[in-house]
Amino acid sequence: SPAFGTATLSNCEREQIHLAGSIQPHGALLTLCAADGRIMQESANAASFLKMSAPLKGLRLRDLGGDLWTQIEGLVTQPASSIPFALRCFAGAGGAPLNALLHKAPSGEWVVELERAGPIVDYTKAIDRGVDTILTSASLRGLCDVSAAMFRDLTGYDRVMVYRFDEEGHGEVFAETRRPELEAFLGNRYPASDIPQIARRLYERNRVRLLADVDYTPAPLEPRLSPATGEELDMSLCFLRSASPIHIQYLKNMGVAATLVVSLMVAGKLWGLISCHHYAPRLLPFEMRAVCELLAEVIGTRIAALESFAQGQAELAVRRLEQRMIQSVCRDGDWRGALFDSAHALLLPLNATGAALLFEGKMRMIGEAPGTEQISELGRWLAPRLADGVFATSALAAEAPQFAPLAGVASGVAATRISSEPDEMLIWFRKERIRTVTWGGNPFKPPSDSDDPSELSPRRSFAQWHQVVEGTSDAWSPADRAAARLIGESVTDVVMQFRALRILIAK
Ligand code: BLA
Repeated sequence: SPAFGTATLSNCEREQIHLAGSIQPHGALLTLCAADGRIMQESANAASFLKMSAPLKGLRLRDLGGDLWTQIEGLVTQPASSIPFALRCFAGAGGAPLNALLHKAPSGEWVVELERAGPIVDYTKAIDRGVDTILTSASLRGLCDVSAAMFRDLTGYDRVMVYRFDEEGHGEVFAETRRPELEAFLGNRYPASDIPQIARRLYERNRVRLLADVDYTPAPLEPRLSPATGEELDMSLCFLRSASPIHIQYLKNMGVAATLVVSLMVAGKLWGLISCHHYAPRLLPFEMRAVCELLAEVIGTRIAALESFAQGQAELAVRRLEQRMIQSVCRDGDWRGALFDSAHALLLPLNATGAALLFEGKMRMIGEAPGTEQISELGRWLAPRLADGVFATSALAAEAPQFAPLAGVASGVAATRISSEPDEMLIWFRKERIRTVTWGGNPFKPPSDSDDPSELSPRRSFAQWHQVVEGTSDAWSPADRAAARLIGESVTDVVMQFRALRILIAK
């Protein structure tokens, strides 16, 4: 894997970003030997940050003066459970209050990160109001809109986006607030490759990342390797960690000077990011970052609740559909009316754009669907694939090139059997997800295919997203598949009763 800072666009997926070996210089980092509490490594700016003479190596924290050591002594000598730990303290000769963040690296040494403390602010009201706003949001859309606004109010960044990942890790700017003169990114989509897997795993653990100034000069760790282990310091949990140069180039190309990015976790998974951009350097103190982390946690919880509510609604809709099919059978001797008298009933539970029913050699369609010939051919192709109930793909043409011409209406299909006859089925369609976006001229360079990070830009990303997703639909979620299965089972039951009834009547 490429070492930190050596990745190119073709191998950046594996860049070892947690082994950055350097920090952003708005703070200072020290590592302490777990056995004797002496300083083993220091960021090159640490002595000047503390207005002391270099090197600090070999000193103990108490030698730095102030109350830093007395405050953390207990933690270092008797490891407590409240790690990572943050405190407000004095240290060094500067005389200004500092925030110290302490955590234990996987290799055993203690890591102390220092930053200048802000004024003491009471965030209780902001938190109360924020939590209230989040918990009273009734839809995902509404929640994400108010969350973006809330983060912009709180943090003062020029642009705040709620960036949402789909099933395959591609991203969409799902909500946005920005200074009015800035170009809108709302609705733009970017390929999964813009945020490597390694970074995503890291963001699940370290939920808030601040990049104070893209033009910073990194302060290297000295010595770079730990004298205790001979290893690079794992900086996964360091808030001062240098960001990947590729990502920094990306931001520079879009004219962004500083970012704050907070993970949105839903059910233990990285659901999305709240991404804040500023067009001048910007720094937020620890307490404010902690408030952002807390609110993001609450937002994640609310998203989970709204998603499970939406799934419950879909299940309810299927149950209603089942009832209406039974009523239809009793009323008109046919159950199909219930499926087709409104697009709502059949399409909504799966968020499909069209659907078709193949039953007793006949076909009925609703919404946007291919022609009858094409559906027949599709039905023959699907039949052997429905053995375990449901089949779904968001890239039909990739699996069966003969269906490429259907991409406009059926880039994605989901299907389920509805009887013991293999050729009797319900098929749902989703159209291609490409949307057209008009980009402004500057500061976005036109897309190119070169391997040079200076070419990176959201516009190139978008072009790439286009290539990646051409001929595909939005992915079918587990909830979509569950709904298809449920509808398939309901219809199967109804069809069985219907056939039994017909036999009865025929007698
Ligand atoms: C990280 N890339 C990121 C992050 C975002 C993006 C949001 C997370 C940054 C963080 O949490 O601090 C992508 N940012 C975007 C996009 C927009 C945006 C799409 O504002 C659109 C508006 N990046 C690439 C390519 C590579 C790459 C092609 O575009 C590699 C080949 C790498 N992106 C990359 C790396 C990181 C990253 C290595 C990790 C940065 C770090 O945490 O050190």
